[in-house]
Amino acid sequence: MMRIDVLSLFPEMFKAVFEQSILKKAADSGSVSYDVTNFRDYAENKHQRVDDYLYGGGAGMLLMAQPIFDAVAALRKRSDSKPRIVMMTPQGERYQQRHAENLAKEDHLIFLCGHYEGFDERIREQLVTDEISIGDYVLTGGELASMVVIDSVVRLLPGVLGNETSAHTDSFSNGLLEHPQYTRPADFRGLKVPDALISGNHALVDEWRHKESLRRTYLRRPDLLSDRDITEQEAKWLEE
Ligand code: 6GU
Repeated sequence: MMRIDVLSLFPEMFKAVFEQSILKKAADSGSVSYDVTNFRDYAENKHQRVDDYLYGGGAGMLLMAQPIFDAVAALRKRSDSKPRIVMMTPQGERYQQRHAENLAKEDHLIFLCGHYEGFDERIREQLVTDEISIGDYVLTGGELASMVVIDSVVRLLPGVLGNETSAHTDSFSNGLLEHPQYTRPADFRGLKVPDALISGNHALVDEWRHKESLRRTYLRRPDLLSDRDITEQEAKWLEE
């Protein structure tokens, strides 16, 4: 069972994701447990402030160390294993499928989500094991970003996806984009399903899918092909 803790000032946002569909099923079946903590509850000052002005001046506020240090300490006490502590910020390492595969091996993850404001650097220095950005654009907070990461990790946990193979055959697990797919009917208003797919010949189907995956990747995401060896057969397909 993987344990996922989230520290956020907006815990309600997580209901949208943890209480629906696959992520809910994963918790119901015991593959994962989620716990969202409002770190404002750990603020020691009497107005429960969690942020303060920048030393040296400048616009904006920063999340201060004390509430987050104490909230993390409380979560550690409740855990038998050494957690990865993941800070969500636009300055982090750009998130990729390989990071999801790596996080999915852990027993305990703690996500730190700031909203609008940055973090005091001592949080980063003393607590954080991983700092993640989900892409080159700016969100109002780390909450949505952490949900993206959590979704991508939980779907990889053993037993979470009904079809065990689907996590391994989808885009990125083989380094290529997914090939086009079709369902019934074979002829929709004159729009036909490719012959290879209705041939009943498994080898022909596999070859068609591989070829179309490669083609689509070449046209849409050539960057994905630059760190992958192209076989002689694949090179021929790309010339067709
Ligand atoms: Cl992790 N946080 C915020 N606030 N914006 C982002 C992000 C994270 N990743 C991309 N943009």
